[in-house]
Amino acid sequence: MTTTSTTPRAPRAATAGRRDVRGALAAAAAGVVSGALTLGVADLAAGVVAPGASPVLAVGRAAIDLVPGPLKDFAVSTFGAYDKVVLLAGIGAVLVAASAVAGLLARRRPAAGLALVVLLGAAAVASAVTRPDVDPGLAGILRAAVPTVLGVVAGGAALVLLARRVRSARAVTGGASSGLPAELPAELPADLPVAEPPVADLPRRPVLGSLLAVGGTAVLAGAGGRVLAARRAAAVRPSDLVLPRPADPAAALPAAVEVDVPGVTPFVTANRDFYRVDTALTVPRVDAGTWRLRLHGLVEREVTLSLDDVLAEPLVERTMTLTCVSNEVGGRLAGTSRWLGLPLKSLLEKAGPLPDADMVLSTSADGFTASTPLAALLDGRDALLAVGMNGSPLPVDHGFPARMIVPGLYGYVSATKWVVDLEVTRFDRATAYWTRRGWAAQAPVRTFSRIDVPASFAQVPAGRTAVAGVAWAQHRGVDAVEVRVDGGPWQPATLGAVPSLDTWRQWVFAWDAEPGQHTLEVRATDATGDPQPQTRRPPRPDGATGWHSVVVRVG
Ligand SMILES: Nc1nc2c(c(=O)[nH]1)N[C@H]1C(S)=C(S)[C@@H](COP(=O)(O)O)O[C@H]1N2
Ligand SMILES: [Mo]
Repeated sequence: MTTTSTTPRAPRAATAGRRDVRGALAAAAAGVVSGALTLGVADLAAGVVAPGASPVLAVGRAAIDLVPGPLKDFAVSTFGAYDKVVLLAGIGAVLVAASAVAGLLARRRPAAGLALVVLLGAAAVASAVTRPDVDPGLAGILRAAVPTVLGVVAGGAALVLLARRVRSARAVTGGASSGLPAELPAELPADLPVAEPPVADLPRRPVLGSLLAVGGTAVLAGAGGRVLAARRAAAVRPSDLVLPRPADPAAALPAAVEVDVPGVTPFVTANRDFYRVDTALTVPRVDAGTWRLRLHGLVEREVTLSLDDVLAEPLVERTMTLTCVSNEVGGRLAGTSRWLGLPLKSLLEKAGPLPDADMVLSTSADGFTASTPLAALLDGRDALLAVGMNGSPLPVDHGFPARMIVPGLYGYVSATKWVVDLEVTRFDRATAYWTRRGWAAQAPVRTFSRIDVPASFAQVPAGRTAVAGVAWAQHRGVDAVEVRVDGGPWQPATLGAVPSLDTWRQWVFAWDAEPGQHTLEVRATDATGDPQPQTRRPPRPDGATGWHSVVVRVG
């Protein structure tokens, strides 16, 4: 008690420092569990009033629509089908960090922590109320906003209360150890183990308990929201639907569509293997029972059809290849399916397009739009309002209950999934989703060819080897595929059979492989006589060009 010089300063400072770190951790944890409560309560409320209003999904959807096109292209090409998982993980990381910051702020100034929570909540509300699928009018806006507002009220209250707990716990600890615990002699031997002053443990328990209680409530609320949202999910689902037989079935596929080379892309793509590209963070679950398709705009009369109306019409079935404009040279964003549907021509004729119309703007249940030239829908090609895919109802991922398929056009200008609205209009009056983001308003499919086997960098035995792949130029048709080795002369490949001009085509080339490293290149020529251009161009704005090549080692 006489001098301070004998007091072991360093260990005491370490104790104080540790206490401070522990306090900060508790404050950050308070922020994180309060943030979780905000989301949990919002999801619970969204489960009751409007599943789409869940704040994380609303922010995610807004992010998808707001991120600049090139970044989105990067995300699709880097993460592929996982781009949305990566986006959600990113939003989650930002939310955890922001909540922790709110907790740290609230430790010293509750109002500051609360302000951050309210600010984040306001951003989520803004995202939720501006989604294109929000019903117009005050009721729709309220339904979109209320879940997040309730979440913020709950989470904000939890933050303030927990911050008070954390502060009072510190005060208790701090009071006792501003010196050292009373029972201990003030003059300590320098080597006393001071790791854990026992009294500091006491106030941790109520804080920890409160944190766990709030976190547990958050999890329960979130789970409750999930259950409620699932309950509200579509009444009539794909498995409930029985498709009628086509009035006009697809021609049986000749056996020769397959060139029979192991590793070559199958001619028909199984539904579960069909590529998926869309802007939907969670796929729209449309109730086929209440689904309606509205045809309007520059028409003689508006028409609205239910799914039963569509299924009562004479349906046609066609095998057709769908491709994505984002497909790179050598890419795999393409698939071939047997589509069952109502010809869009007969649908449009019910409404009677007016002579000055030149485009149909199709809109999906989640607000995506595509602009399709009216001519492509009326010129007699097999443009369909599709309801079936390879003999089954459309899978939810691929547009249940109905989507468009227009042979010869990239998906983003023609293949609207979960389609609910067709507006007959003009290209100079309306602009579709991707066109607003820098892609072409009109986009016929470019001629493409790909080497499937041998794979790039494969080791190939010397001797006769099959080089094989697929080529496409939908609605024009592929007339020739050629292969060259190490920049030598182009040599013709043998083409598989096709049922129409609207599918891809397998090809095979018998190569006498000699030992060493070789580069194989492929190019296709469409039926108009245009060879596939060599110039490498990126997908934006209207489809990639360039020859696909692979390098292999022989021997
Ligand atoms: N509703 C909706 N439909 C959409 C899209 C979308 O983002 N939303 N993407 C289009 C694009 S870019 C392509 S390539 C095709 C892909 O269809 P798939 O996912 O069935 O392969 O769907 C088209 N239809
Ligand atoms: Mo696409």
